[in-house]
Parts: sequence; structure tokens; C-alpha cells
Amino acid sequence: MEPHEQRAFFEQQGYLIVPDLLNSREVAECQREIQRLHQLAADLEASQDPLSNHFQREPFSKDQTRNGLPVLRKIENTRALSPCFAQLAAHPHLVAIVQSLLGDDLLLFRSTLMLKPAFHGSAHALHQDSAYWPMEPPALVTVSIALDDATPDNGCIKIIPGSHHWGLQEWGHIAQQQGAPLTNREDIDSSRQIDVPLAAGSAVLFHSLMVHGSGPNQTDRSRNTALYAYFSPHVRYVPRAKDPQSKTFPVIAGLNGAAEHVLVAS
Ligand SMILES: O=C(O)CCC(=O)C(=O)O
Repeated sequence: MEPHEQRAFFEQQGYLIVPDLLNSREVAECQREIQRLHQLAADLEASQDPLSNHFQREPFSKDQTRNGLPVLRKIENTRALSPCFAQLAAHPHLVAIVQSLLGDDLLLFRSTLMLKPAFHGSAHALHQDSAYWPMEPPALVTVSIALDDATPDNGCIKIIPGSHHWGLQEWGHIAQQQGAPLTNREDIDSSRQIDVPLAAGSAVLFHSLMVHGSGPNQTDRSRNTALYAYFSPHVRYVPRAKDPQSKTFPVIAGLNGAAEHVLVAS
């Protein structure tokens, strides 16, 4: 697709698939880095380092280890923990596509690894990201990069195309149960939900109002994903009661070459 076609598709459907964003060498490097981050999690936990807060264990395997390492569900702020995942946030091919959707100036809201370990991966109930993020207008773009082959069996992402046009809604706590339905909202027609299988190295971009989630992983294959959320500086920081009054965001592109940009509550 040409950039203008990508943009038109994204505006209409709320998502965009990018096949082969990463080559196999880049994927292998990310997979090795995920192993290193598991070792880091174990070391930080052992020394009770506050940085261990960035690592979340799988809720159903909290006390278990695999090959002596914790069974992790999520790692937050990977950009600060890992040169590999900091670099991936600014991958030139990825940045060019996000710029075609959001404009030249790009800030980074989130850098996360969503891990769905073999046999243990928990589900992620349907929700809109903007329902949980203190940013207005709700117009951020998330990219979810598959670092393993992601299929319906190992819990690939599920979306409801076009649902970014529904407006901001309430989703409550995002349930993680393995066997439960992905939503208890009776007004959601689950037949409109589609699986987004991705080969390792491919990615899906989606709007922060897009309704999405993912099923559990009970297979013997992990489903690990790098997530980044980008926004344009016209999006404001609107903190809730518990949030700080200003926040510093990494600049990924533009903003006159600055490394960071501070947003004050507005
Ligand atoms: O990748 C997944 O399994 C879902 C992640 C997700 O929905 C989120 O972090 O908002």
C-alpha cells in the first residue's frame, strides 16, 4: 500500500498491518534480549531493587520459575531498561509509517513488552487503551510487533475493526482469566471481533480507541510482542488525581531534535 492508502485504511478501519517490519536477524536479536531481561528481572527481584516494579509476573504462575527464571507477563518502560528495545522504538521503517499517520513530530507514550509464555500466557480482556491513559484527545497510535509467530492458539491480538469510531467507553478492570470470555459487556457483538495473526517480525498498528484484547496461551509456543505507543505533540497531558502535574516524554522524531519533551498538566 502507498502511504496515502495506508492512512486512509487506518482512518477508516482503525488499524494497519505491516508485514515484515523486522528481518529475521532483528527478530532473533529481540528474542535474545528478552532472555536477558528475564535474567535481569531475577537479579533485580533478588536484590529488591525498585526497578523490579517494571516487571510483572504471570498472575497464574506467580511463584513458579522456568529454567530458574520468573514467568513474566509484561515488562514496562523497556526503552529505559534495554538499548535493543530503545532502538526498536525509533526503527526507521516504523517511524516513517507512524509519521504518515500522525505527522513529523513523534513522542513516545509507552514502551512495553507483552509476553505470553508457553502454557502460562494469560488473556487480556477487550478494552480501549485511551480509557486508561491521561492523554487528550484520545488519538495515540500503538504498534504491536510480533517477536514470535502469533496465532489464535497462542493468543494473538484480537480487534474489532472500525471500533475506534465508537467514542471513549468504560471497560473497568482488564480481566486476565485464562478461560473466561474476553468481555462481560453484553452490548459487544463478539462476532465482529477478528484475530490478527502475525508472523514474527510483522506488526499491527492500531488507534488508541480501537477495541482490542487477546486470548490466553496454552500452547508450547511463546507469543512475545513489543508494544510502543506514539503521539503527536497536539495531544495534551491531562493527569488524574494520582498522577504528577508534569511528565517528560522521549522524542522519537522531530521537535527540533530535542531528546525529551515536557508536558505540563492542561
Ligand atoms: O498484546 C496483547 O496481548 C494485548 C495488549 C494490550 O491490549 C495492551 O497492552 O493494551
